[in-house]
Amino acid sequence: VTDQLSREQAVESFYRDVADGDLQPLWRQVGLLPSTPPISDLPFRWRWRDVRALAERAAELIPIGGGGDRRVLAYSNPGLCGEPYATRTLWAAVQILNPGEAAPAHRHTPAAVRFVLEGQGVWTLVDGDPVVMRPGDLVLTPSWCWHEHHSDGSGPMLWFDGLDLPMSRALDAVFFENGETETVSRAVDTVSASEQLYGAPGLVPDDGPEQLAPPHSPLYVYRWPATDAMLDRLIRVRTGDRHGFAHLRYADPTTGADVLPTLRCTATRVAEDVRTPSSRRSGSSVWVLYDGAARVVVDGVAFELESGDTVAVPSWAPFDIEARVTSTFFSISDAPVLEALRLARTQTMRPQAIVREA
Ligand code: GTQ
Ligand code: FE2
Repeated sequence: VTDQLSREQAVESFYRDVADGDLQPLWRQVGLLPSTPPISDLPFRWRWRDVRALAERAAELIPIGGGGDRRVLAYSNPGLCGEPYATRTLWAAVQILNPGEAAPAHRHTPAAVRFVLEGQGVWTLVDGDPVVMRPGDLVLTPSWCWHEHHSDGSGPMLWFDGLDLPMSRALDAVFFENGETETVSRAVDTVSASEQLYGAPGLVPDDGPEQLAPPHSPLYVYRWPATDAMLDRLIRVRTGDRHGFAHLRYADPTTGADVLPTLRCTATRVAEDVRTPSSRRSGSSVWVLYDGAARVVVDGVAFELESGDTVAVPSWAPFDIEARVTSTFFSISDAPVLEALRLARTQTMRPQAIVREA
């Protein structure tokens, strides 16, 4: 009995000393290596109707210089304890700029993409190259590139922002700097240098073998008319008629790689009444319904979407789309990171059952 007691005491004092030594025994950790990822971000939808109204109130009430120099409402996933993140790895937001306003120059290590939802008259300066933004365009501001947004328009412009900010934050790799803001309009330069040099399919400047390519696409903008036409051709050529669905990936024209080392951008079109296969992948994504009406199911939760609605898809959550009318989505994901680290997994499954209507 005394042997037993002294042993228990020895074990107890051992655990105290381990804790005092700032150590933790692996054998007391529960859930450290779960069989599938323990997800806390939720399948979630933000309605454009509500978001748009709040963005417009911000545009009336809050000046651009009112903090952060960007008028941005971040999609905050309710599963992430109040953090301003749409998913574990992705920042997603809506930004609004009034006519005559400028969001001043700055740069940061987190990389950003913009997908234009409404309005006209905005030009974004990316490392000095003026990119005019129109609805449906994808605009890149890669890591550490200077950027500023200016509006010469006659009404507000609203666009979707996607950033790798939560990833950069988790890696303690966020750096930021303010810059010199342009004072003359560059909206007259309607074709950016990046488009002039990299905008022709299959043709890129031959800069010689010694040229070290940047780790991002040198083309800063992907225009909607090209995306729209390509989606239609993809459906027609691949399925032989107009009743299918198509996924396209925005690519660096010099390498075919993703547009940014940390973010994949895709566009998806689903024809009326077509349902895509259910699939899931490790890593998260955010989906914006650009145009149409569709039901998406995320981990058994069904969301009926209208144009502009945005949905968070957590890691390993089964996902599919059923179009009510022909629908086009823009999406961002962290796929390039998972693939580079050899952590990517995908699985196509039977059509998932609907557990709940959101
Ligand atoms: O437009 O520069 O949504 O710096 C978040 C951070 C947008 C921007 C965001 C930013 C920006
Ligand atoms: Fe920025």
